[in-house]
Amino acid sequence: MGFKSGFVPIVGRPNVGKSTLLNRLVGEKLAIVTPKPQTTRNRILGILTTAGFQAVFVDTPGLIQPKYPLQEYMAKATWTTAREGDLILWLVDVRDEPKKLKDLGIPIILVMNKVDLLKDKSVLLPLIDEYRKQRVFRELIPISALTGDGVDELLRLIENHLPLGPPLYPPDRLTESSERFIASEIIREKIFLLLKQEIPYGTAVRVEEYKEKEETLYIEATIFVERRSQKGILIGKGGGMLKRIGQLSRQELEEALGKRVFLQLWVKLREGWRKRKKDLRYLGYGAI
Ligand SMILES: Nc1nc2c(ncn2[C@@H]2O[C@H](COP(=O)(O)OP(=O)(O)OP(=O)(O)O)[C@@H](O)[C@H]2O)c(=O)[nH]1
Ligand SMILES: [Mg+2]
Repeated sequence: MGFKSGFVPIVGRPNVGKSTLLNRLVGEKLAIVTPKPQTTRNRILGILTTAGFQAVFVDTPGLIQPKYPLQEYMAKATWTTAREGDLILWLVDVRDEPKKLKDLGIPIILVMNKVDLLKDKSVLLPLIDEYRKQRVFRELIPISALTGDGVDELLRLIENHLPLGPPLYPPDRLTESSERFIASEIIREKIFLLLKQEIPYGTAVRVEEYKEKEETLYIEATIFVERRSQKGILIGKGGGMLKRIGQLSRQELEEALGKRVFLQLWVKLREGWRKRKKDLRYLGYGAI
């Protein structure tokens, strides 16, 4: 049989585990993961190349009804990606009520995630039946992106449904994300993990400097907030919060890159950036 390849978008509601699955499928942390919905804001590629196929997985922002321009960008990123897919992984939380999905004219695998959280596994079969009645899925499979349960089987299904074709990227390529982007995302992840409620949603991170000098990586980044009151919360008492964000980010960057990292963080106000097209472009949420 010939080589297979294709784009495989991972699509679904916020928080169902799309980014966790992307990282699991390629075996590297390429996308940030937090317990908060709407963590992912951009499309993120994760490329898996084996002897028989190359799957270009694309993590996407969770599907929502957009209410302001940043969310419009996120929704556009998801739908544009989904429409360009050769095979879609439609991810749901196995505990959620089944919703009807319209036929997109592209083969879809229904991936029922978080089975590890099911106390009573006997609910699985009737649930699979209910989804199957929709007649839009080529395959249906329960998995746990967190523990890896079912993921090998999912990869077999993916290989079966990929079209024949040559590799789309060099075989050693993992992603299209730049190191700068990954650094800004790691900082954003710490903000999502450390700050409560609405604060993370009003922040964006921009890497201003990224240069290597004598084995040390110098990174300067700005955390933008959209309201004056958020600046103090991000900096924290005696600068404690910003310090914590910096420490955790630096630790992870050093482990991921295997070099010493010097990280300088700034907090700046950019009033209402989530609603302004020009600001969105400046912060990396512009062209798709
Ligand atoms: N127990 C369990 N938790 C999971 C599983 N997959 C993901 N999670 C958790 O669910 C939360 C959301 O995971 P993400 O991967 O960020 O979800 P997402 O779909 O990318 O979310 P958005 O980017 O916000 O749309 C995190 O706390 C994950 O650790 C799973 O299989 N089992
Ligand atoms: Mg995500």
